[in-house]
Amino acid sequence: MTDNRSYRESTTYDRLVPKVKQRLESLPAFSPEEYKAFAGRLDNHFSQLFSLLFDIYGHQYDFYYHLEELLVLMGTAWFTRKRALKRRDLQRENKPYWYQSNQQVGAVCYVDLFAIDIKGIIDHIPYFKELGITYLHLMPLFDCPPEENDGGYAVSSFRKVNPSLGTIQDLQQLTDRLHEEGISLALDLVFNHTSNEHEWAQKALTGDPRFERFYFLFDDRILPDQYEHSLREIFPDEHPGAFTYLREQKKWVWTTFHSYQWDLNYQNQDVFNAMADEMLAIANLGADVIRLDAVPFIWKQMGTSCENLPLAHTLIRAFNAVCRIAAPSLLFKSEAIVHPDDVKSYIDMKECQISYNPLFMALLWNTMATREVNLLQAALIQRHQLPDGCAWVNYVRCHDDIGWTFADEDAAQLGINGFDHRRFLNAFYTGRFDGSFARGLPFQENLKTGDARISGTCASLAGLEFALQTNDQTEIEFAKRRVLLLHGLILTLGGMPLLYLGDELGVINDYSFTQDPGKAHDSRWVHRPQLSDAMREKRHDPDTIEHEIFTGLLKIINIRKQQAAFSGPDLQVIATENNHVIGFLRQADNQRLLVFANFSETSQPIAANIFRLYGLTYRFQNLLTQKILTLENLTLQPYELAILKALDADAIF
Ligand code: OTU
Repeated sequence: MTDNRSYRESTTYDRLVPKVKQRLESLPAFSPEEYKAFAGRLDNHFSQLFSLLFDIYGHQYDFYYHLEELLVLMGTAWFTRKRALKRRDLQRENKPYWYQSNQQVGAVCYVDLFAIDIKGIIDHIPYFKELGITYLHLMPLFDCPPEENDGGYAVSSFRKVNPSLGTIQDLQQLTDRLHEEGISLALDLVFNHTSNEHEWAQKALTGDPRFERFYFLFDDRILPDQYEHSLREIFPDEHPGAFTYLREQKKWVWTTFHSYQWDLNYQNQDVFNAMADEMLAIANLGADVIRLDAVPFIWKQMGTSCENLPLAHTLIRAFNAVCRIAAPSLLFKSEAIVHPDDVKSYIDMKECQISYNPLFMALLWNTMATREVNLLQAALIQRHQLPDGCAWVNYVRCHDDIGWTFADEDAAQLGINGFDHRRFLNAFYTGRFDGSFARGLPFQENLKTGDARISGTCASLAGLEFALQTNDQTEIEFAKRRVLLLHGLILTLGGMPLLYLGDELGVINDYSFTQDPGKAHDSRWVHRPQLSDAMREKRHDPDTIEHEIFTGLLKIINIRKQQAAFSGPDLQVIATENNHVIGFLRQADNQRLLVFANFSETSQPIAANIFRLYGLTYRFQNLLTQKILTLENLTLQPYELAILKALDADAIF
């Protein structure tokens, strides 16, 4: 046992562990050897877990009772964890930063929209392999209400797969197959809320006091009104404020998102334990990464915005400590689409090891609209670095809307008014701005605040839809280049690139959602089209746009995988002094790579003296065109992405 424990911790440890051991011994799956492994890790991480939980729940009379229950459920989960997963735990212990490797390429899809069901996903493993995918995030696939379910983000049971997608056995088979093929699996833990059809919610509805305490239920508007003074509206189209009235029960329930998504009350330690149990069950299905949905909202406190509160972090850290003991290789991916300071606050080896990079994503689209790299460059210089061991998940599009989450203070430094600029971006991406190439839809337009976000597929936002409609060949060419440029940057920036499947084919918006009453009010469905083998087959036909985008993307993926310098997080921005061109340097031991991207529809030169400043005076090979060049006269074509490799023979490192 570690000696630097506080008196409180060590007495708790000494009293609890034998009791927990005794309870675990009665389990059919108990084995002394497995217990030893568990107890060893418990010993190592108890201090962390205890102090975090004590900070949240230590003042409650039943703290020690719940702590004991938690340890028992963690031990139980460990005993039921499959041997193959325990082997994976060991492998990852020896290679903990696997997600930073240039060999990694991530992709995300909905099971049904990509391949109908889980068996279909298994059948498409060769497609993932063809694209070089090594990390697959499957959108929520657990049981959910049949009609409206927020694309699965309203979970009715974490133990049952949505029957239209398959069974738990199918999911297990898929996980095994993916692991055999070197593909890690990411699944969501939708832990801020459950659906109103979840057993916990159903029991709360019938007045079961234990489960009423799982949620925030109020008899009148007194407290909801007080809370709403300082709350932001998240889905204002759906319901104003943050609460929903339950007619039959005559109660108000906290619903940050849709009315059928009930926020869980983590002030109740019972909820922490219940969710820890669900999390470990998902880990034991073989998930390598858990995407923690909507992290900013999980802790509420009167008089605050109830977003990004300190105890939200404490909670996630406590969940992380649970993993270190009972599912050691499991990683957390944070999903916080908020101010960049807040996004970063979740990223830490003891909290979320990886995180979506919404700032980079939003600024990619910002730069496409303005053709100016100023904000993007500033963000890469000031906001890109992460704590050791952590990594960004870089993406161009995902299933959600695009929110303009750059920091107003960063914009102000460049003389940009954040509010006005967001209005411009919304006008641009909804095609309302004169001369815009983009065809997106507004999402959650808030007439009170003037705020809005944007829906649309990568290709439609990049101009392909409009160009096809007008049959403008130059614009079609530009749109393809924009798609590849955006993806080229997420593939070379470092961290884990994440492709939103469909984008590899340049799929455009699908407006059929407007015909479905369960979806019509949520414009995000415009960029969630049904994909098919027929669509994917087109990648083999050289006359198609699908082919050009797919092969163009594959080329960049292969370059990424061949160049060790694309591993790891380090990146140096090259200030190109040309406001249309972003540039950065990636290096590994004896390798230097330069990446440039021209965000304008005209050719852009970069002055030779820039490179002299950085000491980059040798010859380079453009890995996309194979041409050898010096940087004396570098000119980038419209929307060109250039990946330049310093020639070893010339370069003195
Ligand atoms: C997430 O997104 C999911 O990605 C969405 O698909 C869900 O609808 C939602 O949670 C509820 O489960 O507001 O517009 O800062 O911005 O969690 C998307 C985080 C969202 C939130 C984010 C949320």
